[in-house]
Amino acid sequence: MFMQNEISSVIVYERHSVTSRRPGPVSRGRLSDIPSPLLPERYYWDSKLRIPTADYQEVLEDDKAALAWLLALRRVGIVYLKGAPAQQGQVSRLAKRIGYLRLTFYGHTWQVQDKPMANNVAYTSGKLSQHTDYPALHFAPGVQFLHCINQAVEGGESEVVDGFHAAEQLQREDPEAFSTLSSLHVDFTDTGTDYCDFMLQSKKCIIDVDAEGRVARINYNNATRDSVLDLPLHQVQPFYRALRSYVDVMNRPENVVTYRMEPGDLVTFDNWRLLHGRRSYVSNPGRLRHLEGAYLDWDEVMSRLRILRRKVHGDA
Ligand SMILES: O=C(O)CCC(=O)C(=O)O
Ligand SMILES: [Fe+2]
Repeated sequence: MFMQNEISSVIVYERHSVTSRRPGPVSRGRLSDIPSPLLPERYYWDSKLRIPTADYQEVLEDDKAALAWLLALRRVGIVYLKGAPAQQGQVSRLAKRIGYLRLTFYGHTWQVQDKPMANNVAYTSGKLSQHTDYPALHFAPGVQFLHCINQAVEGGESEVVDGFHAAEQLQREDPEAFSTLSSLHVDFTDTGTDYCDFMLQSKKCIIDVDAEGRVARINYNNATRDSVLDLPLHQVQPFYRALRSYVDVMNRPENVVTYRMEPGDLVTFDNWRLLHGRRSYVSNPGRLRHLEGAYLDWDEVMSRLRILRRKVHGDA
């Protein structure tokens, strides 16, 4: 079928542009070859990635298509869906295909538009530098959906980076910076009113590593990094130096994938792994750029992935 083939062919034929953490039979196989109950291996990628793409309607209607989507989301960290109606409500429909979405202070879903008295930089026409969403929450949303309802006439392109790949590069090239960013806790803050009023504070490492020392989550949004840096004096300069070093790696042109969303396109990505940004755009009040967004968590996504795998392949 068009969609699965397209997803699996990206994964099979794009091996030259992605680097698997543990190359082996799984990384060379088709999606259907992934041994159960192992999690799909993660592929690290760079600017040469061709983003796996699927058909929105097929993902809603066909279990094999939905399974291929979620496997690629887990493995590559980003999947593009095409052919959604260019009207609000599609991110909620897609979230129901999995289970339910994650409510935050920005609402069940949120409208990314150039708004008067914006309570978030995303709600302006300005550039958004590479970030993960919501590090001001100690448990940041795992998955993000963005659906394009209207695109700007000029500007507004999207940019994504594999934050795990960039962190691995940092660890290799500047181990001191990696160790600083994975051990020092910095403050994030977000205050305002949207779904209701909020005043969030969190302390996070920019790079979270798991018990084995592997990169597990990126927490970085300079727009919500607190102006108070609650660190002992001797750690202030090492922290800024380390952050500069990671930001320089993530912004290397060879790490950045750029794409332009058109009405009806919907991008789904791993918000614990990818950094994303937006180029500034020319705001046209008569035809506002408009994206609708929603969050989910990985537990719900992986739950649906397991159920679909059992349905499609008859195993757990
Ligand atoms: O406007 C965009 O393309 C992205 C918006 C964004 O990153 C956000 O709302 O967090
Ligand atoms: Fe964002």
